[in-house]
Amino acid sequence: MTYLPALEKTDPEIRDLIITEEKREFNKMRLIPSENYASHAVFEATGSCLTNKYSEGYPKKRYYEGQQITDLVETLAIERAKKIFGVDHVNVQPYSGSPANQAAYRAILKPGDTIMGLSLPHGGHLTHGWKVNFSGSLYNSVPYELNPETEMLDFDKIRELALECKPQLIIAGYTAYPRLIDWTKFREICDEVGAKFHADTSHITGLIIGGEHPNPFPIADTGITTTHKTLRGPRGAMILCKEEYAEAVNKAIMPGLQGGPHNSTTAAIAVALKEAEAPEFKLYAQQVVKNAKVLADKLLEHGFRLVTGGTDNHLLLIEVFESKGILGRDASKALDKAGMVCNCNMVPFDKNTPFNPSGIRIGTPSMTSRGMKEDEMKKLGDWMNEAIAHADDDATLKRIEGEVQELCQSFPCPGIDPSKWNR
Ligand code: DSN
Repeated sequence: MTYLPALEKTDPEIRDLIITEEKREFNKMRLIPSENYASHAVFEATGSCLTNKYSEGYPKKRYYEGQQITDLVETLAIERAKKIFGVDHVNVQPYSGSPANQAAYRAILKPGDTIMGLSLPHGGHLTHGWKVNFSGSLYNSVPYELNPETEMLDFDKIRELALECKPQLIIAGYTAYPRLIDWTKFREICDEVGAKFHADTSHITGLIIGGEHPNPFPIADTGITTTHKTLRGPRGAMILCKEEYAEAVNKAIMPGLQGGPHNSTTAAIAVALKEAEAPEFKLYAQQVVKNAKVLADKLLEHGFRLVTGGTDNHLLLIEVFESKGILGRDASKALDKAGMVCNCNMVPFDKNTPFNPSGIRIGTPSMTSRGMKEDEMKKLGDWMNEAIAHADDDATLKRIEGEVQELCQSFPCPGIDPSKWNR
């Protein structure tokens, strides 16, 4: 039978683009730490008739009729998340991470309140108080920074800043921080200065569920996670919080910020949570971290400078400007040509610009989902080194691309079946 038969009939152009993207995802090593491969089961839920239904409100309190099934779907997703994280309340309706943070802040802050999040160039997120984002204009943002020597969280400095600016909220959880986060230290500082504590675990949720990173719940007051990163679910998000903020969180999402939830996404979140409860997922999370450490060692051997000197989690932040004499963007472009897809990234105290920074960011979640282990990470480190050393040499990059593609043929991608492409 033809692959994607309805699309072949209705919109062959989009069908071709989807198949071409499947080939790109299959034939390259995907190293962007926030990306992953969702399973066929997640895709089936995402592509289901649940997308047809409007269901403003919450289970048993909806505005439209016909919620017999959507109530059950949403309740399943909520209950699975509550159990996994050991948290009082979960809202599974946010469309993605940024609206989830927006709603969580709206639930517990007033405009003009002071917030402290990690500065974006140090590994924070736009929605953690960066000046051009709503979070930096609606609230009085006083960002904290990493220690210039260790490039790690500096709890003495964070405490000093908090005592000085008396924030209503402190935010922890990052997009480019390769080390474990000590949530209890944040809780202590929040308690000392009378701030609420918000944890954004988007990058590390899969590691938390798999037991490879401490869980900030229930010690955090509120928190969010996207569902498509190490969790391997659909593109979406959840807000998690203590019971006392449950009503405010629900109201902040609907009617505060959103209309009808995307029920197909909710179903796929439930599926991803079920997959993450299986024993294999623990092994997956362990291997993600093992792979990152082996890759880190290989890159150190090749003379790369790793921010903080290494990694405890799924990601590596690599300073290439001083250690290899190449800007991050030129390095990421050369790697892409050679079949290894990453992103350029600021490093702490970067002297270069956000669009042309000094570093690249690499993660192991996607490659580990394909079953790659230590041996493949060592090969990857060698290829990265060679590609960056020959960034202007298209023939070398092409040769490496071929070698990467050959390796990828032996490691299946969840959710992608190459045998269907020629049907
Ligand atoms: N875009 C995500 C990342 O790559 O880390 C954060 O939202």
